Order: sequence, then C-alpha cells, then structure tokens
Amino acid sequence: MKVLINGRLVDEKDATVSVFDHGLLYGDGVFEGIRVYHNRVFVLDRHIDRLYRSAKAIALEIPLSKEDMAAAVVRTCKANQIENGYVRLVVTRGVGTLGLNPYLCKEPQIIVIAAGIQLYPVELYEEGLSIITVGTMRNHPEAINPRIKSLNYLNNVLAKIEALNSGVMECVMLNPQGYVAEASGDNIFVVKGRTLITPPTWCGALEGITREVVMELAPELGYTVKEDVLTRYDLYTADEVFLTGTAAEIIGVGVIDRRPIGIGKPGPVTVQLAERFKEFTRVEGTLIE
Ligand code: PXG
Repeated sequence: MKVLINGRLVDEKDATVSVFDHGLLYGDGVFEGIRVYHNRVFVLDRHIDRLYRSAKAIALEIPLSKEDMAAAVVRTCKANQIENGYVRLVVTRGVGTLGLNPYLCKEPQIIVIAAGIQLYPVELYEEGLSIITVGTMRNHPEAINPRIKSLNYLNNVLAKIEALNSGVMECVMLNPQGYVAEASGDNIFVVKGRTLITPPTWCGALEGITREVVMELAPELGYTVKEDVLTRYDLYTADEVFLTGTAAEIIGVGVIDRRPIGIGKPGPVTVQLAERFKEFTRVEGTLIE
C-alpha cells in the first residue's frame, strides 16, 4: 500500500510521522473518512469542505487549496487501485515542541490513506443493531465543539468502551443537557410516521455527510425531515431508529437499552432509505482516473 504524505507517495512502512507531532502529542489535528464506490470518490467535495471547516475551527491553516486536496485523494486511490474502499484523510498540526503552543508547529502533515473497508456484518443490517445509552456525555460545544472532526476522539472512544463492555457495538451519547446527540461514530435519526427527526448540530452532533445526504434524499421519497431536540423518550417510542455514517451507511437499530424499538428490527422506512442511498452511491462521486 502506498500512503501519500505531504505530496509524496511512500510505501506504508515508510509512512511515518514524528513523535513530536502535535497530532500524536495532543490529538491536535483534523480528519475525514471518505468512501469510494465503483471507482468514484463519494461526495468528495463535501468532505473536503468539512475538513477545511474543522481546520479553520482549530486555527489550523492547511497549506493546500481545496482543489489540490481533492486531487491528492483521487491520486492516492489511483495509486492503490481502489475501486471500492475507504479513505482516511488526516491533517495534523505537525512537529512542535513538547509544549502546547500550536504556533510553534510550522508544517502541518497531510496524510492520505486509501484502503479497503471493514464493514459491519450483513446480518446486522437485516436484524438491526443493538445499542445502549452511555454515561459518557458528548463534549460540551464550548469545550470541543462536536462539529469539529478533530483527531481528539477520546470522548467517543470512552463512549465506545462503555458500549463494548456492555456487549454492544454502538451507543447513544447525550449532550450535557441530557438531549440525544449522536452515536460514537454515527449520526442518529428517529422515524415517526412519515417524518424523520435528527438532532440539530447544536445538540452535539457532527455535521455528518451521510446525515446530510439522507436529509436530501428523504423528501424525494415523500418523507418530511426535521432537525429537533430528542430525548430518550423519543427513541424508546419511535417507530424506527437508524444510524448514518460513512462506514456504516444507513443501519437500522432494533434495540436500545434492551428495549425493542418499533418492530425490534429495521423498519420499512429504514430499508427504503438504505436502498435509495445505495442507488445514489452508484451514480455520485468524483471519478478516479
Ligand atoms: N458522528 C461522529 C462522531 C463520527 O465520527 C459520524 C457522526 C458520521 O459522519 P459521516 O460524515 O461519516 O456521515 C462520524 C463518522 C468508525 C469511524 O470506525 C467513524 C467516523 C470516524 C472514524 C471512524 O466507525 N466518523
């Protein structure tokens, strides 16, 4: 596998960063996870836009235009002959001193890894995920705003540990006010009749790209989409609950906190949206050529 670091394609064994990189020392950096379907990089521009918003939010100036960044992603996919896969785009603050001062880091490291993807087992998409609400709350927006897709994922990792230790693979995180924010690595939607409801980003949700795509596709299928505050009451009483993310795509939730949701497996709305999403992945994307 070839990894792109600062514009150079290197063998994966030589793809290294310094131990003084603030990405490692402080989780100081930003990233994106992007899918490749049928030789196309799916919604690439949206990922690039979010990467630059995240970078801006942490005062990290990326020394590359958005166009060149998009080209770097395509180039790395091509070099690795990725037709279907997963791209990890990482921008670290770069090498600095052992102190916190980010302004002493002069050269951000731009890393593109194009690889295969480890999917959830297919059975889970048919049976539905079992998840729990965890005690680890989502970061307060004035601590680390959850809209920033930063390298500092400890908040999510701690939530994931709670889930895994309880024997489930995902979890619902609440925000400091007790409202539903999102899952540890996915956004969350509730279905009530023909309405889809997802928490607004101020409730602690990442501006998920899959979330955004679902919000655009759903009205075409006759659904109403709303951003609204959700509590666990809304989850337990929902007709359906599903999660969205680049890796998971759209996955139905069957059980939350050991309570069956709706029919206890992915409902018809989730199934229909997942099919529509799949169709969209066949036609959308930046061609790798
Ligand atoms: N919320 C959070 C906190 C995320 O990390 C999403 C929502 C979904 O966003 P997109 O743009 O992908 O629709 C994410 C996705 C994993 C994994 O292994 C997931 C993410 C990052 C790294 C790993 O599940 N992010």
